[in-house]
Amino acid sequence: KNKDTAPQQGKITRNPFPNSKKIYVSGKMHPHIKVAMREITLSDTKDSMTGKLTPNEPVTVYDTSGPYTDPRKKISVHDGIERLREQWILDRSDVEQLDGFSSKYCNERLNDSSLDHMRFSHLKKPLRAKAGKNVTQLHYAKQGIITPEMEYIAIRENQRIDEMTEIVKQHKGEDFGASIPAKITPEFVRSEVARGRAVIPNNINHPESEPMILGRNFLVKINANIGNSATTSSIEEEVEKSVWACRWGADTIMDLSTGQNIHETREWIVRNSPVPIGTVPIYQALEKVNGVAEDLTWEIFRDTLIEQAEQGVDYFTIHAGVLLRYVPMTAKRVTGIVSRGGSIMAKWCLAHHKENFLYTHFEDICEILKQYDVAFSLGDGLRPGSIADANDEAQFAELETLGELTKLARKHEVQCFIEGPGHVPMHMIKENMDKQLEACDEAPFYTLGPLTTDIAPGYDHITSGIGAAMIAWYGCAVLCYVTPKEHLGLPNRDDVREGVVTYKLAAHAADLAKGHPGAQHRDNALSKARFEFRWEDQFNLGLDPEKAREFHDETLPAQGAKIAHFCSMCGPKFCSMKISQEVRDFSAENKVEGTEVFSKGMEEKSEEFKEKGSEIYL
Ligand code: IRN
Ligand code: FE2
Repeated sequence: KNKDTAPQQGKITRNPFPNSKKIYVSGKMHPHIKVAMREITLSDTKDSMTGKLTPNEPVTVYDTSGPYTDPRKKISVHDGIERLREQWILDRSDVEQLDGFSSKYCNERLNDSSLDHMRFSHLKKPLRAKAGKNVTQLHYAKQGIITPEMEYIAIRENQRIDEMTEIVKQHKGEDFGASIPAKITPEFVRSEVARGRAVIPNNINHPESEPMILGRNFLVKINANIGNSATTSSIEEEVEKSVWACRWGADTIMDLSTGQNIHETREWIVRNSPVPIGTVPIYQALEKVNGVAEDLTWEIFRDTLIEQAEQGVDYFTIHAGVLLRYVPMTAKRVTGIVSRGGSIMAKWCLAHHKENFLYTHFEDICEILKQYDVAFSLGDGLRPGSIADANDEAQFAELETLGELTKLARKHEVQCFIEGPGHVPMHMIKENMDKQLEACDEAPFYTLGPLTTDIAPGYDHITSGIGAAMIAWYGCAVLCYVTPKEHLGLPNRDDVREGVVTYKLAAHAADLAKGHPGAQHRDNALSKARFEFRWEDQFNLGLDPEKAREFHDETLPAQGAKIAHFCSMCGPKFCSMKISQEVRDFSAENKVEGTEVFSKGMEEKSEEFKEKGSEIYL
C-alpha cells in the first residue's frame, strides 16, 4: 500500500505530492511577493519505433496546500504558519494595533485561567483600520491601487501558462457572458474587484493566508466545511482537518464548529491556515445564549462579529435576507427551511414578530466589516432543501433582498458575494444563475452543489457534483462541497477527501468549458502520459495520485506493470491506446494515409493477435 499521503495519527500531514516540488514565482510590481505553485516533474517519452527519449516539460498546477507540502518549511502548529501578508498590510499605513481584544466575551475567556491550556502560545494583538479608514481590497481597487494581493492573484491564476513552450491544444469554450482574458493581469484583478464582480477574502488579521480570488472570470473555486470534534483532543487534530482539506484542493475553508470551545478551535485553525476561513457567526452567537434563538440580540451578535473579525475570519455568512414576511412562504414546502442559520433567524423573527435584526442592522455590520476587510457571504437561509422546493417563491424573494443588500455593502465598499442553493434539478439550474447575476449585479455566486436529485443518499457528492459543474459553467464562482455523508452524518477524513476531489473535478470541468487559459494544459499532459503508458506520470498529474496508483496496483501490483503498455481493464490484447500506437507506427512504416491506415492496420493487428494471442508485454 502506498504511504505517500496515508494519515498519521495525531500528526499534521506534510508529505509533498509524488514527483512534485513547491516553486515560488516572484512578483514584478511587488518583487517581494512569492507566489506558491506546485511543479510536477514528468518522465521522458520513448519513441515506440526508435526508442529515442524526448523529455516532457514539467507541469505547474494551482496549489492550495500552503507551506505544509514544502519540506523546507519548518512548521509548529503552536506558533502558527508564516505571516506572509503582515508587512503588506502594515506598509499601507491604514491600520493600528489594538491594545487588546474588543469583544467582551473574548476578554472574559482570556481572563479564565482554566482555559490556559487551550490558548494559543502567541496571541497577537489584533489590527484594525485607523479611524475613518476603510481597509478593504474593494476600497483600494476603487482608488486604482493594485495591492500586492492583487498581483499575487494574477500570477497564481495564470499558473505560468505564458512561460510554457509546449503548444497547448486548447478548446475555445463557451462562457455564457463571462469574459476571461487570455492572460490574467494585476490590472484585470483590480478592475474585477472594483466592479464588485470578484472578491478577495483577506482579513487584515489573517496575514497567514495566500491571496486568492472568487469571481466568474477566474478559476472556479471550492469550499470545504469542517467542524470541531465532539471532544477536542488536541490542537494538532483540529488543525489537521483544514490542512487535510487544503491538501486535496479546498480553496477556502468554513469552520462550522459549535459547542464549548469554538473560540479556541478557531484560533488554532486561522493561525495555521494558508486559505481564507469563513464562519457563520450566528452559530456562535446562539451558543452564547445557550441555544435559545429567541434570546439572541443585536448586541450579542455584534460582539461576536468583532470577536471573530479580530481573530482573522475572512468572510461571514450573514442570513440577512430571511425577512419576516418571507417565512410563511415556506409553510407548504416539502422540506421547509433547511438552512441552519435561516431557521434560527426565522424562529427569532416569528418569536418577536419583528424584522430580522441582521437586515435592520445591515449597515452597522458593514461598518464593522470594513475595518478588518471581512467579506460578506450573504446567506441563503431560504434555499430549497429538496427537488420539489427548487426555485420557489421563498427562494427567489430572498434572492431579491440579497440583491438589495449587495448594493448597500458596495455603498460601504465592503466586499460581498452571494450564497445559493441547494437542491435543484438540472433543467432549473440556469435560471438560478441568470436571476442571481441580475438581482445582485454580478456579485460572485457561491452555491451548495446544487444536488440534482434526492434519491441517492450516500452518493450526494455526485448528485451535487453534477449540479455544481453545471452552475459553475454558467458562471458560479465558488462551489461549496458536499461529501458522501451529506444528510447522513459527520464526514470523516476519507469523506472530506472524496468531497474535495469531486468538487475539484467539477470546478475544473467548468474551467475547461469556459475556456480558462490555465485549465486545459493539465488535461493534455495527462492524456499524453496515458497514451504513452507513462503510468507514474498519469497518476501524478491527477487530482488524487495516491488513489489512481492504488486502483492500478490492485490488479497489477508488479513494478514491471508500471511500464506495461496495457492495464487490467482491457488486458494486453485489447488496449485501444496500444493498438492505436501500433496503427500509427504501421502507417509510418508503410507510408499509408487516411482511412486506409486503419483498415490495413486493423487487419494486420487482427492477424497478429490470432498468432500471438498469449503474449504479455511485461
Ligand atoms: C453555501 C451556499 N449556500 C449555503 N452554503 C453553505 O452552507 C454556507 O456557506 C455554510 O458553510 C453552510 C451552512 O449554512 P446554513 O445551513 O447555516 O445556511
Ligand atoms: Fe440537503
